[in-house]
Amino acid sequence: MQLIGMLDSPFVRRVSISLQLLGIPFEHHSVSVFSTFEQFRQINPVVKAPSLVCDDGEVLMDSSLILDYAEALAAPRKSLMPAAIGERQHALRVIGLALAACEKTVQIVYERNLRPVEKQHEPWVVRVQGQLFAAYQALEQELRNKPLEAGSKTINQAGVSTAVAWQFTQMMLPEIVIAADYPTLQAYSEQAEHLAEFIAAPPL
Ligand SMILES: N[C@@H](CCC(=O)N[C@@H](CS)C(=O)NCC(=O)O)C(=O)O
Repeated sequence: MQLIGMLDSPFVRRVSISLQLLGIPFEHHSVSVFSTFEQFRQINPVVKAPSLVCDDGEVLMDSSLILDYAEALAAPRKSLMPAAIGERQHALRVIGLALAACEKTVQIVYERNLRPVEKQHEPWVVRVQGQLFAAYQALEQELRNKPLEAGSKTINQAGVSTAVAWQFTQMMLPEIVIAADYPTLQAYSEQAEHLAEFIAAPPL
């Protein structure tokens, strides 16, 4: 199977790291939704990263749906999702916050980079920044209340998504989301980024 998309996308990166942790072999093709739009369109006309070309040629998109498929492939051998309902509920809460943080970061980056300065809409940016802060404040609190595991045998999808989201926002918007204000997230990210699976999916 082939994973299509650049690793500077947190959605592509969470899939790459998760496939490795699940022990699912894949080829990675760094095709950009911007600089190589045409090439991407040949693979998936919708041009969404990540896209996953399955072994029979069918193309999946959306990181969470791709991970749902990956989980099914890896079962019952491995899983990054807790089986117990209470832990699963909590993992889904944390993953939701991490994905919202990624989405809000992307929205600010697109507003800055894709719109001409005179067309940028400040009230929209302020709204999105407020949502971004809310997501990271809640994530920081969740990690303080219930620390996430960061070992290659113990990390789960909540941990992967949280660490990937934090690294992405720190790479794109360090002047907006100040690392020192989120010490638990910063420390967790530093631990996770040392894992072989994270190192093998460099975001740059
Ligand atoms: N919810 C999607 C979000 C994916 C997403 O927005 N990817 C961006 C790259 S970071 C993309 O495809 N952008 C091009 C576009 O939306 O036109 C997921 O989890 O995969």
